[in-house]
Amino acid sequence: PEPAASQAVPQAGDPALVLLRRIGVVDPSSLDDYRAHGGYSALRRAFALGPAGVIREVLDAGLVGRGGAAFPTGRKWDATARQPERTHYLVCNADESEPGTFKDRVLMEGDPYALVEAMTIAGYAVGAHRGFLYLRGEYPRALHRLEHAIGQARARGLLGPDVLGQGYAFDIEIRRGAGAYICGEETAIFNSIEGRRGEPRSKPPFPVEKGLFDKPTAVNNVETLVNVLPILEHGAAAYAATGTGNSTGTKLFCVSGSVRAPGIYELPFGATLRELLDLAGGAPQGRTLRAVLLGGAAGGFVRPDELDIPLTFEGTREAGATLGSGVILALDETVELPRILLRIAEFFRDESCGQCVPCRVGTVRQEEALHRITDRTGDAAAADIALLREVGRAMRDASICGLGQTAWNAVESAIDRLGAYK
Ligand code: L3W
Ligand code: SF4
Repeated sequence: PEPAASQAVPQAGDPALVLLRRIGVVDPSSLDDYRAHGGYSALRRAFALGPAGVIREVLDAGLVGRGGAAFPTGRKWDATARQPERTHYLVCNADESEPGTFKDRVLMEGDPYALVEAMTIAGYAVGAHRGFLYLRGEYPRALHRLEHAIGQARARGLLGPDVLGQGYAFDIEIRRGAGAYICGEETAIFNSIEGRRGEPRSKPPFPVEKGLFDKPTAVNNVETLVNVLPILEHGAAAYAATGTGNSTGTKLFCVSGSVRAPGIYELPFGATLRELLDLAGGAPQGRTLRAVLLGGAAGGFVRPDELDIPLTFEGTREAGATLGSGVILALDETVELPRILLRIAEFFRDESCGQCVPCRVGTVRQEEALHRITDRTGDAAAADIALLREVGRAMRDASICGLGQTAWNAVESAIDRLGAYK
């Protein structure tokens, strides 16, 4: 029997969908059904274009990373492909662990062949013959379906020594995480795959130069890779016609909290937060929206009077928040903000790998101060808020990786934008 079902996809079957178009429509266990729904036409086009042509299309499409940092995918692939070493690797970051994020799970469970095809295209573009799919350990259903899909693709010549008879060798190996959030950081993934402790490495050198086993490596999030299929199927110009100038295409949003219909929604970049919340049914009967957390534990809060912000990387940044990996957590008046902030602080303290002092010590001090503030008022609270700012700045400036650098974001945003602890 298959493990538990994934979260709801309320728009399933809507013809306007791009990334979710096959979810709930295609049989995820059937390669033939995947092909009947357009599967493997992108790989054929990739072989017709050649590796440089594929990279050109991805650059022209304006695709940027969907894991949170929005780095241009074409630049990453181009830099990897240009490295003179013989061995290059592709790594798919499927360690989806940002609190409130469950979009990659839906893609992997509902359309696993899409990821297999997209990884094959990415591998071809960057000159890799081995791809590693680093999968969150708590996703047994995705594991089951991806293992099946990889096996079928191999049996039908879509993976292996001669993909589609084109003389290109490529295969995919799945590696499972073991519950550590930090193993979603790209260089911690490399260490984990290599059998070392899951600790981030200092960057630079970036993975494009020195990545897995110290070889040039392209590492991309699941949703990023799946975007390559519509780019190749319809061309860069058609893809870039959706969204805004700096955020092209569509985005998967993980809507949770105080909405009538939580789940994964796909919208073109540039849609407003209000439109997305309306699509999710708005606040339940009798409840009033008080704030929305964008970008997850490392993100920031938006107030109810700011719901017209465009959901783009640049638009959310201007509003003092971040799109991150697409987390939209709606909070109503029944939610105690200090408890949410404490939970976030606890999460970072738990998940810090402990390698560098600002984060190892800072996340502990942050949690302690938040505990104290919750019980205090007046000058005593003000002193701890000043301490939080000092610790937060040290974490942001001096931590090795994104975990420590962003561990103070949500608390800072709640204090400055929502007036927390006043
Ligand atoms: C070549 C350069 N490559 C940067 C590459 C770099 C990486 C990408 C982004 O993620 C985000 C954060 C949160 N030459 C390069 C270069 N690169 N300069 O571009 O790099 P970076 O360092 O900006 O970010 P990052 O550390 O990869 C941090 C988000 O991740 N986050 C959590 C995400 C969770 C999920 C999930 O659960 N699915 O995605 C937490 O902080 O938004 O912006 O590939 O190598 N000159
Ligand atoms: Fe580890 Fe935190 Fe330092 Fe990242 S910032 S390397 S998680 S201690």
